[in-house]
Amino acid sequence: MVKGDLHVRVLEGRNVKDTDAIGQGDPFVEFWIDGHEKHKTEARNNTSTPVWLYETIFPLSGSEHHLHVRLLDKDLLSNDEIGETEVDLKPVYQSYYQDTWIQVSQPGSKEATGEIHLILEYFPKH
Ligand SMILES: [Ca+2]
Repeated sequence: MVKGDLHVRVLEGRNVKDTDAIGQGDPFVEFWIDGHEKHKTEARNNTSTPVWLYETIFPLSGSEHHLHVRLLDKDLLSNDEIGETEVDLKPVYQSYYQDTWIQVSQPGSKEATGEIHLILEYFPKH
Protein backbone atom coordinates (compact mmCIF):
# COMPACT_ATOMS: atom_id res chain seq x y z
CA MET A 1 0.00 0.00 0.00
CA VAL A 2 1.28 3.41 -0.98
CA LYS A 3 1.52 5.92 1.88
CA GLY A 4 2.99 9.38 1.90
CA ASP A 5 2.51 12.58 -0.06
CA LEU A 6 2.16 13.27 -3.75
CA HIS A 7 3.47 16.65 -4.86
CA VAL A 8 1.88 17.78 -8.14
CA ARG A 9 3.22 20.70 -10.15
CA VAL A 10 1.30 21.94 -13.20
CA LEU A 11 3.91 24.04 -14.97
CA GLU A 12 2.87 25.03 -18.47
CA GLY A 13 1.08 24.03 -21.66
CA ARG A 14 1.83 23.95 -25.36
CA ASN A 15 -0.02 23.23 -28.60
CA VAL A 16 -3.29 24.08 -26.86
CA LYS A 17 -6.12 23.92 -29.36
CA ASP A 18 -7.93 27.20 -29.87
CA THR A 19 -11.64 26.87 -29.13
CA ASP A 20 -12.44 30.60 -29.05
CA ALA A 21 -14.15 32.33 -31.97
CA ILE A 22 -12.12 35.51 -31.47
CA GLY A 23 -8.43 35.47 -30.58
CA GLN A 24 -6.80 32.57 -28.77
CA GLY A 25 -8.22 30.54 -25.92
CA ASP A 26 -7.80 31.21 -22.20
CA PRO A 27 -6.61 27.86 -20.91
CA PHE A 28 -6.66 26.57 -17.35
CA VAL A 29 -6.31 23.13 -15.78
CA GLU A 30 -8.50 21.21 -13.35
CA PHE A 31 -6.93 18.17 -11.71
CA TRP A 32 -7.60 15.74 -8.90
CA ILE A 33 -6.61 12.31 -7.70
CA ASP A 34 -9.03 9.53 -6.75
CA GLY A 35 -11.05 10.51 -3.69
CA HIS A 36 -9.54 14.00 -3.29
CA GLU A 37 -10.75 17.53 -3.84
CA LYS A 38 -10.41 19.13 -7.27
CA HIS A 39 -7.76 21.80 -7.88
CA LYS A 40 -7.91 24.53 -10.47
CA THR A 41 -5.17 26.76 -11.91
CA GLU A 42 -5.84 30.36 -12.92
CA ALA A 43 -6.70 30.92 -16.57
CA ARG A 44 -4.05 32.50 -18.81
CA ASN A 45 -5.61 34.87 -21.29
CA ASN A 46 -5.35 34.61 -25.04
CA THR A 47 -2.53 32.08 -25.40
CA SER A 48 -1.75 28.59 -26.69
CA THR A 49 1.41 28.40 -24.53
CA PRO A 50 0.13 29.13 -21.00
CA VAL A 51 2.44 29.17 -17.96
CA TRP A 52 0.57 28.27 -14.76
CA LEU A 53 3.22 27.28 -12.16
CA TYR A 54 0.59 25.78 -9.84
CA GLU A 55 1.54 23.28 -7.18
CA THR A 56 -0.14 21.31 -4.45
CA ILE A 57 0.44 18.33 -2.19
CA PHE A 58 -2.00 15.43 -1.81
CA PRO A 59 -1.67 13.34 1.37
CA LEU A 60 -2.19 9.77 0.17
CA SER A 61 -4.48 7.25 1.84
CA GLY A 62 -3.14 4.34 -0.22
CA SER A 63 -5.97 3.94 -2.74
CA GLU A 64 -5.00 6.61 -5.27
CA HIS A 65 -4.15 5.18 -8.67
CA HIS A 66 -4.74 8.01 -11.13
CA LEU A 67 -4.27 11.73 -11.57
CA HIS A 68 -7.20 13.12 -13.54
CA VAL A 69 -6.40 16.15 -15.69
CA ARG A 70 -8.80 18.33 -17.62
CA LEU A 71 -7.79 21.28 -19.81
CA LEU A 72 -10.46 23.96 -20.24
CA ASP A 73 -10.94 27.30 -21.96
CA LYS A 74 -12.32 30.00 -19.68
CA ASP A 75 -15.35 31.75 -21.14
CA LEU A 76 -17.76 34.31 -19.76
CA LEU A 77 -20.81 32.07 -19.79
CA SER A 78 -19.59 28.49 -19.70
CA ASN A 79 -16.10 27.05 -19.88
CA ASP A 80 -15.32 24.76 -22.82
CA GLU A 81 -13.46 21.52 -22.33
CA ILE A 82 -10.40 21.34 -24.57
CA GLY A 83 -9.33 17.85 -23.55
CA GLU A 84 -8.68 15.46 -20.69
CA THR A 85 -6.64 12.47 -19.67
CA GLU A 86 -5.74 10.17 -16.78
CA VAL A 87 -2.17 9.72 -15.60
CA ASP A 88 -1.26 6.35 -14.09
CA LEU A 89 0.49 7.00 -10.77
CA LYS A 90 2.21 3.62 -10.48
CA PRO A 91 5.40 4.74 -12.30
CA VAL A 92 5.58 7.76 -9.97
CA TYR A 93 5.32 5.55 -6.88
CA GLN A 94 8.07 3.33 -8.31
CA SER A 95 10.51 6.03 -9.44
CA TYR A 96 9.48 8.78 -6.94
CA TYR A 97 9.83 11.47 -9.59
CA GLN A 98 8.37 12.10 -13.01
CA ASP A 99 8.95 15.16 -15.19
CA THR A 100 6.66 14.71 -18.17
CA TRP A 101 4.57 16.29 -20.92
CA ILE A 102 1.14 14.66 -21.09
CA GLN A 103 -1.32 14.90 -23.97
CA VAL A 104 -5.00 15.58 -23.54
CA SER A 105 -7.78 14.82 -26.02
CA GLN A 106 -11.54 14.95 -26.27
CA PRO A 107 -13.29 11.90 -24.76
CA GLY A 108 -13.47 9.14 -27.38
CA SER A 109 -10.84 10.75 -29.58
CA LYS A 110 -7.12 10.08 -29.88
CA GLU A 111 -6.28 13.41 -31.49
CA ALA A 112 -4.21 15.54 -29.09
CA THR A 113 -5.81 18.89 -28.28
CA GLY A 114 -3.07 20.12 -25.98
CA GLU A 115 -0.01 19.19 -23.94
CA ILE A 116 0.65 19.88 -20.27
CA HIS A 117 4.01 19.85 -18.50
CA LEU A 118 3.77 18.13 -15.10
CA ILE A 119 6.22 17.26 -12.38
CA LEU A 120 5.00 14.54 -10.02
CA GLU A 121 6.96 13.67 -6.92
CA TYR A 122 6.22 10.97 -4.39
CA PHE A 123 7.42 11.28 -0.78
CA PRO A 124 6.88 7.92 0.92
CA LYS A 125 6.03 7.57 4.58
CA HIS A 126 6.67 4.35 6.39
CA1 LIG B 1 -12.19 31.79 -23.86
